[in-house]
Amino acid sequence: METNIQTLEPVIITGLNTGQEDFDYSMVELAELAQANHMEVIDRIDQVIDRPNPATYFGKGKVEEIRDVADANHVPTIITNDELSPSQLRNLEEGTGCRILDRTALILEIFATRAQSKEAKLQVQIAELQYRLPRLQTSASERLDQQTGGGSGFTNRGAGETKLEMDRRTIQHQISHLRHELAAIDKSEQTKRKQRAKSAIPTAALVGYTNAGKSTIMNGLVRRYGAAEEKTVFEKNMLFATLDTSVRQLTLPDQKRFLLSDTVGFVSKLPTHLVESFKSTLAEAANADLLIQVIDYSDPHYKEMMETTNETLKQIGITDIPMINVFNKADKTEIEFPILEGDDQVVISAKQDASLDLLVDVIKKHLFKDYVTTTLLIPFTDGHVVSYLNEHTNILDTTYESDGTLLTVEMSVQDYHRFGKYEKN
Ligand SMILES: Nc1nc2c(ncn2[C@@H]2O[C@H](COP(=O)(O)OP(=O)(O)OP(=O)(O)O)[C@@H](O)[C@H]2O)c(=O)[nH]1
Ligand SMILES: [Mg+2]
Repeated sequence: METNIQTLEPVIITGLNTGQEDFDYSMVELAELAQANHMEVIDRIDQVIDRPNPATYFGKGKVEEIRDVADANHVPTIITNDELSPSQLRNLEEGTGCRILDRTALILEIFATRAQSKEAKLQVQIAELQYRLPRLQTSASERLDQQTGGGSGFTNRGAGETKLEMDRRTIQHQISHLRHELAAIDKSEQTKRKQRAKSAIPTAALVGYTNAGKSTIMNGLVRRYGAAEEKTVFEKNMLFATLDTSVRQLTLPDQKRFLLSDTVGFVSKLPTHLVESFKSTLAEAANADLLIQVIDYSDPHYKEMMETTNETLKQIGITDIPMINVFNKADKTEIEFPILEGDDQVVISAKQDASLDLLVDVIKKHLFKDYVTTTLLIPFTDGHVVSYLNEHTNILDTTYESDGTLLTVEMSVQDYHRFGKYEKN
């Protein structure tokens, strides 16, 4: 008996090759997205063509070919590499007799199954409804007023309204309702962010392509430098393992502290609505002092992935935050690691301690570049200041003089302003 084998839905992936450079790569990725959605790709059909057919996306002959292959293999669902217009979607569905799932809908399905937190769920729901809104079927030319009769005065607005118009209105209501709910959550997140900003602890955000190793790096650093109560995050070899932002505080051996956030991964042609709805999740990155772009160096398409990441960041409006590049998974390549290139690139493996140390060095150089080193003489009567400095700054040297404790200290500009009065010239 094969009862415990999970059945995967068979699908055919299809793509229009209009001469775009990254066509093959995006088709390989489409297959991975399908697998991430518990589907089994049993065939791939491409068409080389100048531009999509406005009515059916593919040319007529190709539509028939797809129908025949789907028929012969009992495939219920066809996946297209691009987002289709509402009429293309409908016509292609009619022409092939299959359910058509375009790239956008596929990504939305994956996000919907992965979303865990209330915030992520709301964001995905909003994006789904926005996708559905222009695609509602015009099936009902029937007038609702025929069914509702002369009816009550309150619903009079519906008189003469088609079912389609009513469906649209319902969805619009749902969207604005969900947006309200999301706004309430955002507000409390904003408050938390403000509190963190006030604490003047610098922040860095891990960004990059899905499956690059962001969460693995986060966990490696949390295990080494996080307080005991700082929990690790979910990491897994699958697309879109992370949909929520997590923030963790790290304290380095020299008492330098910073906040590190792990964010949702990107993929090429990420649906615009989805990017829009995830803006609030990505606010953590937008407010960071440093972006750490994580790249899967073992993937032959890593350059395209970097481009997609940079494009997506631009799309969200994150443009002028300093960024370091982390070429990760070097252990899966022949390339030597850990290696520092210039002052803003490292080649590492997230699973190696020496790599994480090198990464921390680079992060430090960026986050703490305006730290000052000075000598302070703290009178014995101000013992609390010494305890503060012990906990929050990097004390390089301590000697006891007759009039107090003499400390050579490396510290933030804020602390320097606070304790500058003790400076010994
Ligand atoms: N060999 C090797 N595997 C790695 C390395 N870093 C991460 N991985 C693996 O890559 C897979 C994805 O890692 P994650 O950390 O979940 O990736 P992510 O960037 O957080 O992905 P999303 O959350 O989907 O955006 C996991 O199976 C990790 O164990 C590395 O340096 N070397
Ligand atoms: Mg992750």
